[in-house]
Amino acid sequence: MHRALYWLAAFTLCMCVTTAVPAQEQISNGGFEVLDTNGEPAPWILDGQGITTTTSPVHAGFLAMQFSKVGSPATLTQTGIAAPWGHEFLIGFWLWDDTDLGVPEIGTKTFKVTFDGTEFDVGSGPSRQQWTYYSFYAYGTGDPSASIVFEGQHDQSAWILDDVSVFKTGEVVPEPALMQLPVLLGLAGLGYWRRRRIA
Ligand SMILES: [Ca+2]
Repeated sequence: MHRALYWLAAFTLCMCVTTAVPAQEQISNGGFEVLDTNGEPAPWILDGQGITTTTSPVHAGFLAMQFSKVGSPATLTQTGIAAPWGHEFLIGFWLWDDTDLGVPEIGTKTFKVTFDGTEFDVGSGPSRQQWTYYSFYAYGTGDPSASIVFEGQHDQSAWILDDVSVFKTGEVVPEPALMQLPVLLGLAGLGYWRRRRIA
């Protein structure tokens, strides 16, 4: 009985330990440098007014994505990302607020990103005229074709977005059933110990 419990505990531990897998980029054209025959940065999908590529400012390369004065949010989407349940993703991007220095703030200014149901909001955003890096973690829901969606509105000036990345880190959250196993093993062990004491 002792030996059986030992092997069951060892097996459970092995199942819970994460396999080390190198981080992998899940999207393409994250720097908006490649344009299709329509002059758009495929496979990104642009929707709404005031969203376009721009040559200045850029964080890297020759192009970045601009969300400018519109009065309603525009969206930028890339889809078809496999997001297995419990797999960890690190989403990163560089953002610029193009509002001139020293002028009073007017109008609505919002910028957020959603990956496979996890939302990240930049709030009031970076300091003006300064590239700022944002990142957050999200966990796959099992969607074989998940999307990353940027949604931005800037009534006064423009947001500039560049160098987007969606890394699959290789970390995996254990399945709920596996997470319960150590508890069940503990209860089984306690029962065995109590029976031995009574015997
Ligand atoms: Ca770029």
